[in-house]
Amino acid sequence: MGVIKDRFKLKADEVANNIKDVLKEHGNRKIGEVTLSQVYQGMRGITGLVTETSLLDAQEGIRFRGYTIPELQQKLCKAPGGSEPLPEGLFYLMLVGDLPSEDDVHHLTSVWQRRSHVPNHVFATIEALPKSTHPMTQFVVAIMALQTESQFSKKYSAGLNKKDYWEVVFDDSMDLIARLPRVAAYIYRRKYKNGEHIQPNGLLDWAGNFAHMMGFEEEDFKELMRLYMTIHADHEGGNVSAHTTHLVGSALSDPYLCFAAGMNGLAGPLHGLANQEVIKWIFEMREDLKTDLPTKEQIVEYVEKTLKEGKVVPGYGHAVLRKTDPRFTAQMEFGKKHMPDDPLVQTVWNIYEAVPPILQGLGKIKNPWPNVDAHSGALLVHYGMEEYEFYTVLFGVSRALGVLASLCWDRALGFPLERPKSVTHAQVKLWLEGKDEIWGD
Ligand code: AMX
Repeated sequence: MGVIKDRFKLKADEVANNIKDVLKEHGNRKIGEVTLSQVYQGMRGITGLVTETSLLDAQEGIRFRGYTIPELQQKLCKAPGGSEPLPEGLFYLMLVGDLPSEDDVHHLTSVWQRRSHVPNHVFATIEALPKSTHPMTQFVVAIMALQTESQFSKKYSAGLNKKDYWEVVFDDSMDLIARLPRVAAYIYRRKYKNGEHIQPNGLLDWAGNFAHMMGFEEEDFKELMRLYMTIHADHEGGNVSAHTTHLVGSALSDPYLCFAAGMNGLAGPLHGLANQEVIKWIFEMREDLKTDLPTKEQIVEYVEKTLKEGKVVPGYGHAVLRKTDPRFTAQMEFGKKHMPDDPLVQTVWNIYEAVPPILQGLGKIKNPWPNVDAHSGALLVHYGMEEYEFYTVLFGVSRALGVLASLCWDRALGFPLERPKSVTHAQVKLWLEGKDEIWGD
């Protein structure tokens, strides 16, 4: 790991020095204004975070260190005979800022293989939960049980110099990423496959081995996992899972504590749980309409019914994006290549034609287009993974790559405790009446 760690530190030191200079000269420059609506409505559009790993453009979608998803599919190293990027390569890119060589990617694969040991008490902790427990709850509990392994926590208690924080956060992050597929696969096999567990295969890459441990040996499914783990990894810094991991990290909580917190956010239906909600909603629609391939007219009626019941159409809309999510498009391309005749996948495409005009017609929805979650479930069901409650765990394993690479940056740049100001509504009213100068004028 030494080489990658050294490269990361060199890059981070360069950026840290530049930040010092920039703040010395321009620290008082204003970068925007904040309106009252933004304060009350989820802080949309307020720039308040620095995240190095990726950047989201409302029209174009995500870029990881400047590279779009199709560019990553072209430029990142693949598994032998495969055509999807290895997520190890994306992690390197997010962490170091440069495209990795093939050797770098293989190095990461073997480091994560070596560090993937999960202590028995973690499995025992999972076993203590009822099997009916939601997989995301089991996942978070397992991450918390793994926290006994945190080097940061041990070294901090023993007395750690501030300038060395980054190094132990880096080590913890690598260990955690290495261990997550084992933990997630254990939860999957425990809940859905009678607890018949599958040992890791040391010859496989990180995502391929994850597929193997869950019990999916088809090469196409491994390819899907490589794509899935790549495209779900990061979506700049303000989304709930990334922001939570970063915020908790600002208290110097160790990477296990931070990541578990982020995963609790991912488990919300407006964020990562949407992928299970999408497939559940499509299954219910098919059952309701008694057909595996509803017509567009039937879909339109079903969407209208969903909206009339005061529910959201899962998989559509986004807090930042204003176009079709390129992560949706990448999955659609995968579907066209591997399973163009699958009725469930075709239904996802028919929904894509039917839903945007309806949402647009409501007048209040800022983005009527599909997000990443609108497509993922149908691809998984195609290969036999129908247990949709597990889908957010897959999302979580992938998200670890982005949020933990970011956490390494946070510590290497020495970002301080995060502590924005809050106000009461009564105070806002006084301010509006000119009786309180909370913000001045
Ligand atoms: N179906 C129905 N109504 C929707 C909608 C949808 N898909 N998306 C937004 N709306 C509604 C909102 O609920 C809100 O209604 P209100 O004014 O009555 O409260 C109104 O449209 C305006 O919302 P917005 O500004 O366009 O969206 P937002 O930034 O507040 O919320 C999001 C974004 C994703 C939470 C929202 O679009 C949504 O609930 N989508 C469905 C759930 C989903 O797919 N989540 C996954 C997002 C991606 C991810 O994180 N994994």
